[in-house]
Amino acid sequence: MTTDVIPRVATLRAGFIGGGFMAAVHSRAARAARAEIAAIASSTTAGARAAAEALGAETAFDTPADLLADDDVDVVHVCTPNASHAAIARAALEAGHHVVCEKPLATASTDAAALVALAAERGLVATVPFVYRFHPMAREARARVAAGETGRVLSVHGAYLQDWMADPASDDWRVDPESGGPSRAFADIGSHLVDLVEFIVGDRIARVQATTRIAHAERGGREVRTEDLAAVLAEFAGGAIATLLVSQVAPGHKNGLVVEVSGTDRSVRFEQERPEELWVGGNDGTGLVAREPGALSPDAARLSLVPAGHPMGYQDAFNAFVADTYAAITGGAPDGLPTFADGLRAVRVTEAVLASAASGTWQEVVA
Ligand code: SOE
Repeated sequence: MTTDVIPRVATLRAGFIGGGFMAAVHSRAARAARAEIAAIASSTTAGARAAAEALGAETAFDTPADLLADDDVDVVHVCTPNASHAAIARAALEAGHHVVCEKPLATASTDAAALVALAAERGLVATVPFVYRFHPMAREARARVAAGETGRVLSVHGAYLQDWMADPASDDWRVDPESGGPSRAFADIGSHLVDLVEFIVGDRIARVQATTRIAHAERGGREVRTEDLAAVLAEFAGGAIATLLVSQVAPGHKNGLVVEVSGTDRSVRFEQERPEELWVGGNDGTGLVAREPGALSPDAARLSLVPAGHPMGYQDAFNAFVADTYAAITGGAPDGLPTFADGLRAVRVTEAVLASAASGTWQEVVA
């Protein structure tokens, strides 16, 4: 006789489309969530084979279509260049797979909206890795705002600064609008900023006034047509105002995502490069709150896997996102899971930012 000491959980079989940096991050997270790394496909057979070897996938398919035709795959992770996201996500849903699709969900909001509708119609779980939501101290900021600790929110000060495009010699598939889409820096990292700001504040940006810049007119021998940086003034539906700065040409900043929310009573500030703490400011005292699981809100404590003083980081946040996605697939309803609706939301804000920069006027964000 045997005794089961661990409850049986469904083992999901994950497939990955794309073989770059993000596929590696996704597959590590899938493995941590006890999925089988079943299959991978890329733009070439050789690329798929190399990625299968590197990630330890069971099967390398010749094409994404071959992978999508495999009924043994439960969930498909789309980690390809931006312009291909919508078509692959659509095909994956139509084939009956649950989907994790990299941001931007689509390069046009009409496509993103169609994907939201399709996922709902098919009853499939469809998520977008807005993973910064999964840092425990970002959840703590959200919980404190929701509990009224900040008072009525008056202002938000947010930035997402990187420097990997600061050198004019830096080039990437994102520079070409054919593969990157009409927005570059904002779609890539402004989308994360908008998502995190709205997640922590618990309110939506209603209108924006934006200006964008191209830092270097030419990269890789071709004219640059998409923005390296954007400055955005925003108004929330509830009346709060915000300034958001997004740049991939800010020397010295590697992944500087910062959100500060100030209310009538207190401010809270989360910095993703210092994810173990939350700055809380008030007239009655200002200081850093450390990630002490026993002292955190329930959702922040849930995501705190190791005791204080044992730093958690980006891959942990990613792992938590994938674990929650898989929990939703197996019937759970984890709080704060970013779905295709959130992916659509980020595309709509991106479109409003581009429209405002082009027209020089305030633009309403489609609700
Ligand atoms: C590059 O800008 C990048 O890898 C983004 O594409 C990710 O979404 C962000 O999390 C880190 O930076």
